[in-house]
Amino acid sequence: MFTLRTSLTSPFGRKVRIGAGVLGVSEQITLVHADTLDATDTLRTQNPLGKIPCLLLEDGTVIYDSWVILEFLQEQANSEALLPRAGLERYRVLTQAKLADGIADAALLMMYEARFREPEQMSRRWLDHQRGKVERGLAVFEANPPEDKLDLIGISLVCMFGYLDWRKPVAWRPNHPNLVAWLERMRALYPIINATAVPE
Ligand SMILES: N[C@@H](CCC(=O)N[C@@H](CS)C(=O)NCC(=O)O)C(=O)O
Repeated sequence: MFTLRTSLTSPFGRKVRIGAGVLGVSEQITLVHADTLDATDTLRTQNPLGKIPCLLLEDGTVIYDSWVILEFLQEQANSEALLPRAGLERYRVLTQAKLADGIADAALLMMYEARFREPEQMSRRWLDHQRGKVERGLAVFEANPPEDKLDLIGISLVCMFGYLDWRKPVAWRPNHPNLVAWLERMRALYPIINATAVPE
């Protein structure tokens, strides 16, 4: 059994929740809420970076970063459903998934600018810098939409779009019709996407 420290709104925690579902290991994972802003939360002793998601094993081992956790769960499940074990395809999937995660990272930094700074301290230049990453990344996926597949690329994209729709750091839907259509098809194909959405 594993314990997953996360919140139900974290796009990176959602990656792990969806990945566990795809791999068929969800029942082995107990979710324990973590608050990244609470200095007394044990999260900071489990992951010195104070970031979620963070996976606790029964023997005391701690695994963090959604990426590392998903690799671990895939190995436990003896599967290649998320990511091929070797070969050029592995690196194609890794690179595309990193791009999706990088968009989510940039969107998060845009939101943190507002969360951690007073309005008069906010840097327009920093926000534009992060927005550029989001827009360039989305343009790449819009030009070449991914397969209708819940592998590491699909999972990372679904969670990134979920975050953009929830926090709205940019209005991505009007200019990305291919991606909007892709997300709709994925929602219809994979019930776990709606089941792990940010609670209303
Ligand atoms: N690369 C990390 C990113 C994790 C991350 O940024 N998580 C956010 C929540 S969505 C967090 O914990 N933020 C708190 C902080 O940065 O202090 C992963 O994939 O797990």
